[in-house]
Parts: sequence; C-alpha cells; structure tokens
Amino acid sequence: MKATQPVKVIGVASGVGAQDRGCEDGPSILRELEVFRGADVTAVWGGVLRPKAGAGSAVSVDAELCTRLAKQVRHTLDEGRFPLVVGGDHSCAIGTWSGVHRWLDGRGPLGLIWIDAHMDSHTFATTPSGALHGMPLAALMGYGEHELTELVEHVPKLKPEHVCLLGVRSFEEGEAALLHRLGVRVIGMQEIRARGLAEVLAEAMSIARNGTAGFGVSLDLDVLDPAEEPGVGSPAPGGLHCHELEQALHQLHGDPALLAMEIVEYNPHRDRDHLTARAAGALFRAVL
Ligand code: EXY
Ligand code: MN
Ligand code: MN
Ligand code: MN
Repeated sequence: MKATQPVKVIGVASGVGAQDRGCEDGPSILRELEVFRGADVTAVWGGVLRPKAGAGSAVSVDAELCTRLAKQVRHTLDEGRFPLVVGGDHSCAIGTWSGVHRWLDGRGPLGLIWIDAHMDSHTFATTPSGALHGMPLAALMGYGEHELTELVEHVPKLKPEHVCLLGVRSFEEGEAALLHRLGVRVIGMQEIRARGLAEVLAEAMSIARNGTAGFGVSLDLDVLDPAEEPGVGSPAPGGLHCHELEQALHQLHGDPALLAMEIVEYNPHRDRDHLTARAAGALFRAVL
C-alpha cells in the first residue's frame, strides 16, 4: 500500500463455505464497531456483499458471490484505492485474489502470504468436512472444482513458488501432500518459535515479491491464539499473540508492492468483549 493511499473496505458475508455459519455476521459487526478506523486512517466501507439465496449448491453460491467480490476488488484497484476485504469465511479469498489477478492483467504474477492456522488446500478428493473454506488456496492455484478454479479467468491465479503460508498448526494429510508436491513454502508454528516471527515474515515477503508484479496478504484471524482472541470460526490452540503479529506486520508498512489485504473468519458469536474484533483492527492498522 502506498503511503496515504485511500482504503476501501469490502465486506463479504460468506458463511456457506463453513460448517458453522457464524462468520457470515462478521463484516457487519466489524463495520458497526468501526475497528478499521484510526487517527490517520480513512477506511471507507463500500458495503457488505451477501450470498444469493437459491443460487444452488454451496459451490455455486460461493462462486457467484466470489465473482461479484472479484469485480469490486478490481474496480477498487482501478480507482487507485487499496482494497481491504473483510470476511466472512475464508472461501471469499477465491474472489479477492481472482479480482487482483484480473486487475494485474498479465503485467506479472501475483504473490500471496497466507497467514492461517490451517492450510486451506483441500479439494473434494481430500477434504474431511466438505467445507469450502478449507479449499480456497488449492482453488487459487488451479486445483478443485472448475467453478472455483475458473472464476473470472480460466487460469490459475497463483503459482506455487509465489505463495507462502505462515502460522500453520492444524491440517490433514491430503492438503499437506498437495502443497508438498507443488513445492509451496509452509512455515508452521514450530519454525516461527524457533526463528522468530519477524524473520519468517521477511522470508514470506521475499517469496511473495520475488518475480511478481505485487503481492497480497490473506489474514485468517484463527492464526491468533484462541485463548486470547476466541472470535473465529475454527479455533486452533497454540497460535500467535496479536501484539507480536502486529509488530511483525509493520514490515509491510507503506510497501507499494502490497496490492490488497483480506481479514477473514471473524465470528462475532464466539468473541469475548470484542477482543478479536479489536485485534482485526489493530492488525490492519499495522500495515498502514
Ligand atoms: N482442514 C479442515 C477442513 O478442511 O475441514 C478445517 C478447515 C478450516 C479452515 C479455516 C478457515 O481456515
Ligand atoms: Mn483459512
Ligand atoms: Mn484457518
Ligand atoms: Mn504502521
């Protein structure tokens, strides 16, 4: 994000991608609480996109929602504004990054830092739950249902060598095998604790920037420790402290190669004293 670039917040009430649909209510609560507002930030909400009832299967509902989201993201970039996409369950990532990819229009590949307790790299061949929020990263790399992999453009939106996962501690074998086969860099909690968050984030940034036309950050709030920030869709113990992630994310401050950001999986029904909502705001402001 360039210094002083105006921010447009795009809410997306995706919930059909998860077993617990509580994240659907995330964007409107975060909007009400004005968590993305700071002394020097003018983050203007563009609205909250909602799934269309009766659009068919979960895949079709999500694909239709993600198509609208991708358009809004592209439009926001066209206007010179920085898109902050606020979920919703993480399946909205397919729309966010397809929109950025379309906007890049062949100027070069897109890099992505995926900050998450999970790998989100299943397909229907490996998923234990059938939940689409466990699949968006695979879909963006071209694996899975064609309605999702061919969203907006009939090509993969991400190349494995430009993707780095950070904070992983809960996954299944099938998705781990896919990422391993593709050579995607996965940085788990153990490695973070051994090397320090600042150092591994710097590595993630260099992966996402090297040979790309710009990069994004997809931040799943469940990377935080649920003992401290409980308001997420799929809590996984043993996560990051908000303040350490906030401090590390300062490395992205004012980086013109950072094209967009998304913050997902806020579940207000599980939150306590708005702790997780406030964390979402603080983590966004860290990159400003
Ligand atoms: N890996 C599990 C599944 O696919 O069912 C859990 C996925 C949770 C995904 C959250 C959003 O990051
Ligand atoms: Mn996720
Ligand atoms: Mn997750
Ligand atoms: Mn800052």
